[in-house]
Amino acid sequence: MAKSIYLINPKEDLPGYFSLEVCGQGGDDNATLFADLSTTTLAAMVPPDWKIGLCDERIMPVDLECQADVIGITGKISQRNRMIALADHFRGKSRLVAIGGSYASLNPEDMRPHCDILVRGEAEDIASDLFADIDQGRWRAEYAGGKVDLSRSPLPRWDLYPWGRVLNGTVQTSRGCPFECEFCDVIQYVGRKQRHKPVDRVLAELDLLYGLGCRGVFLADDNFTVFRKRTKELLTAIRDWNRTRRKGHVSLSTQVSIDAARDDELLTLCAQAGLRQVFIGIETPNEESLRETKTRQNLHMDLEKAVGKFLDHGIAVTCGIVIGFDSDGPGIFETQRDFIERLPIPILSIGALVAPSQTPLHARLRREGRLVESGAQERSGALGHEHHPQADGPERVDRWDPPALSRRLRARGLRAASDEIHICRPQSRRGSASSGAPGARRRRHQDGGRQVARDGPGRGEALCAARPHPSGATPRRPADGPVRYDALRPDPPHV
Ligand code: B12
Ligand code: SF4
Repeated sequence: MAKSIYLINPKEDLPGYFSLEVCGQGGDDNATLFADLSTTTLAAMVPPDWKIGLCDERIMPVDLECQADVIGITGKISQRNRMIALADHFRGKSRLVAIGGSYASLNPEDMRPHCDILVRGEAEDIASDLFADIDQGRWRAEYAGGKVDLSRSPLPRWDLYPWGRVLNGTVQTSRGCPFECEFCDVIQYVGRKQRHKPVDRVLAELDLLYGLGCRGVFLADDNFTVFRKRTKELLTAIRDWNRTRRKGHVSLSTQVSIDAARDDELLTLCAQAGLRQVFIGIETPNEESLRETKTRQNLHMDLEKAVGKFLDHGIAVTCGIVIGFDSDGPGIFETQRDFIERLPIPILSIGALVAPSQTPLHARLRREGRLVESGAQERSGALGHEHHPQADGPERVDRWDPPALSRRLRARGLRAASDEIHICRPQSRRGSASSGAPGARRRRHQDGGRQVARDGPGRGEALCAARPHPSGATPRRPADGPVRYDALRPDPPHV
């Protein structure tokens, strides 16, 4: 008999900005900023005769009674505890549990006790063996994937995705990044040699999402602009594709490095293609810290002017700021505050430096005997910290202790929103990110008497969540109760 699999993207361990659980706190249902690409991509590798159920727990409850033959769990570091809880639950019910994704790949020893099958790395080249082995009841405890040719990555099964409360569809055009920031594990996960999906494949994925009603798409790349020649070629194709859409244009967002600001042609093409928002790891204005951590691409640049260049092209910027490098002295809070005040953007996320286990930073701190086994790594991106800052002492440690750091940031006018901290101010001195973005819209809502600004995906019409599913199916919402595995539609043919 054909097998069945239930693929789960667990919710984050802490209420997250990305999963918009902050909305839930105001009484709304949770929503997610970006549709999950991991479960939908894996679903496309499942043999055609298998039954597939798919759950994005950020927007719908997991069916804890699911009777599928295999439970597949994915997740990032921020979902670690929930991955384990779900895996243990389903193993307790004698389900075969497979775990994969970035956290399991980078921390296999942590996940191994919780699953029957551990899948490390990219699945495209090993999926057929994995599923054939399960079919025949002779699966191995571990499978390891290599760095795949992205032309072989299948079109994601967006037809299975619960589109109810999602702001943006997701397309990955490349994997890998040539830079070597010391605190980052992208290289260990997907490599330093960036691999690219063929242009026509990217357009096919955009077509698919467009057909499902998406008018906002997140390009899930590590560094979208770093190979400028290739990016320009892709942007030209996306621009031409976008211009010919008859039912509204698509707004794009992605992650880039600040060096893109050096290339006006690149930024012009970004804007023409529909790129409305980018996330940039600015990290710190402290050049010593940038050098120390090998974030060389941020050096020798006027960071404020560089950010301004994106805005000049109508591209909103969200920045990541990090505090806690060895070269950061006690004055870093004031330095960062002054820098942030000068930046012409309304939203930043601020985090304490953490050292996930596979990063060069982790290796260095271990060598130096400075790791604190506090478990804070599990909260990467939250205000976790897991090492003793240099020139340590009790007082100094207290300054960097997560609650203490949070208090200090708050005291300086920075406000915590869920597990990250977002700067909320109505208008920057040099104009807001959205003011330069044609059609860009900033939604505001009152939160405890303070005004909170959030960048929208670009245009009002870009909300997938607001649209009925083109198939006429009712979006599955948490309010509908758990989606039962056996209630899922039979699989349509692979798209
Ligand atoms: C896009 C992205 C995001 C998007 C997510 C959009 C979304 N749809 O959810 C955003 C910007 C929101 C984001 C946020 C965060 N991210 Co992020 N993100 C990425 C990025 C660039 C691509 C992820 C992706 O969509 N890949 C496409 C899918 C198809 O690939 P995949 O998940 O790698 O899965 C493959 C295999 O692992 C396997 N597989 C996956 N799951 C399973 C399960 C089973 C059972 C099997 C068999 C196989 C399998 O099959 C897939 C195909 O090969 C990666 C870097 C990268 N290149 O992978 C970082 C990355 C995953 N993110 C990371 C981090 C740290 C975060 C944050 C915690 C950052 C923060 N400080 O807040 C948050 C967490 C948010 C959350 N909800 O959990 C880290 C994770 C490191 C770790 N140890 O887990 C990565 C690796 C980058 C990095 N080093 O910083 N991220
Ligand atoms: S630029 Fe971004 S993806 Fe590349 S190494 Fe640095 S932090 Fe990682």
